[in-house]
Amino acid sequence: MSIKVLILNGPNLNMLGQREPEIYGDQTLADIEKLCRDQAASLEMEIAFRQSNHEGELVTWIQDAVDQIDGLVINAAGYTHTSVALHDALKLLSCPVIEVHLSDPQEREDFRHFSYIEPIAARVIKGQGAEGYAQALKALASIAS
Ligand code: CA2
Repeated sequence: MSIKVLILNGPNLNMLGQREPEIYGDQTLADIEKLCRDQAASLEMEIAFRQSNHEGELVTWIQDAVDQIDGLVINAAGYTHTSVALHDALKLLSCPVIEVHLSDPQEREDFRHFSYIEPIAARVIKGQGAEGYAQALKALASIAS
């Protein structure tokens, strides 16, 4: 049976490739989705890949995933540093959660140093660019199987 993984992307990540390539790289979110689909195929994983600019929509998707998935990958973007609501929603899941960031928030402004996701995460992958998403899927394959 294949592992089911939900990949969630937070606000502004739909703008990737259009601004700040020196920080986030030049790949678009569609490129990252393709990279994830290729990696998932080689790991025999079933993935859903979503992005929202709305905190409540992300919360609802996490709630809907309870008991439906084997792993979650989340780049909560700006909500990483602000969202108690996402922290609370992620606590509903019994499957492993991997936190991903394209850049390394620890090496940037002070307000990016705290993460509400990290206490829930089995692993945090940061500063690896788009490749971090593929690493997250590989990590889930070894944890969740
Ligand atoms: O490095 C990451 O992946 C971040 O999660 C990206 C977030 C940032 O708030 C986090 O601290 C670290 C920002 C995503 C914004 O993406 C943009 C893409 C293109 C143009 C402008 C913003």
